[in-house]
Amino acid sequence: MIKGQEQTANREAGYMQRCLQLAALGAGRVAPNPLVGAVLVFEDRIIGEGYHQQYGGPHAEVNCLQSVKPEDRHLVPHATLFVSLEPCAHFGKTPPCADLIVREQIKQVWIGCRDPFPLVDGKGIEKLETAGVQVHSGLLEAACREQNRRFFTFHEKKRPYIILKWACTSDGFMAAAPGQPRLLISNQYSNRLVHQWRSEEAAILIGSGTAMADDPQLTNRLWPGPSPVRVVLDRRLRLPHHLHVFDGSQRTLIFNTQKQDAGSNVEYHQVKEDGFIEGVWQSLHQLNIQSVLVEAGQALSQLLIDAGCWDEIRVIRSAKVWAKEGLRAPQLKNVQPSSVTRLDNDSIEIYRPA
Ligand code: AOF
Ligand code: ZN
Repeated sequence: MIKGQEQTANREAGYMQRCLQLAALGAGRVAPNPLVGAVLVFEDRIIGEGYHQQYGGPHAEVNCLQSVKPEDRHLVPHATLFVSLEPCAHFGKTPPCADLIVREQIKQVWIGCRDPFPLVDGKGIEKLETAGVQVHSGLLEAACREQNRRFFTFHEKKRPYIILKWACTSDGFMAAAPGQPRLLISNQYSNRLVHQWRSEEAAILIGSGTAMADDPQLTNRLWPGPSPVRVVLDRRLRLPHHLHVFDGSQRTLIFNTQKQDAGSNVEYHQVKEDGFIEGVWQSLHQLNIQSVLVEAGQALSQLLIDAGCWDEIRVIRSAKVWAKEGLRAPQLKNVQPSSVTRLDNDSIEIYRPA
């Protein structure tokens, strides 16, 4: 690339970076919609900015155009629009953004990434190009996809984004041996972080073993924000109903092979024995659950790891040493953490697939 071109490319990347910053402001309020930011630029000056602020509310492009000051309005047809996701082409809760762009006579649009949502999926770009708009796609694509990784995984893989989480001692134990007092591993800061994680995902999932052994509530109590939908895998419906997950305090889905009954806050979802886990992911996709935090025991977590069925793993590694009988944490092979941060005497390791 020659020098002048390089400077232009950096400038354009800068505007897309700004779109990403704006989009992030919608976190926690737009799901299951994606985070989207938009910037309108005339001769290297930002004349409008906007983002998708609220589920069901106006899209980023609409808010961006609305923010243009009256004295800059006449510049709109000569300005360049940057948007972190392909403008939509469908009538959803709002009319198509691609039509708005055409109506405003904007002639250049830079897009971060294509929208995998079946009603859009390239149709927004097509609409723009058919109307003579010059479209450049894929600017900072990796960063744009990363910001909406749950949304992309959900639509492209037709399953939720799967995050495995566990805590272990420095000598690799995640629980005391059965019958012994409960082993408390993570510190109070990590416990709060875990509740934040719970508030950020659509659902939280455990197997019947964890439900029996720990009787967890699986709610978010230590962080502002909602609690996730509870998902329990109980193939043979063996779990007793005095457990917290049956208390009706939160929508709870019991996946099993025997009965279907979605009449109350505790819903039963029947899935075939053959390919049970795949069936669970399929059902969660149909139920529009975009992400799942798996706080399961060793067996289920290891099964998902061995099947390569995860998008992110978060390990809280304590400095504590157990040095007694216990249940070993799942084994990760051939992956290095992509980040490690410390919270007092706990290390938070984040892993992503190679
Ligand atoms: C855009 N700009 O800011 C967003 C888009 O039900 P609706 O009308 O809100 O449409 C939701 C879909 O629109 C969502 O699944 C995604 O495909 C797209 N989101 N599109 O042009 C935006 N948030
Ligand atoms: Zn739109």
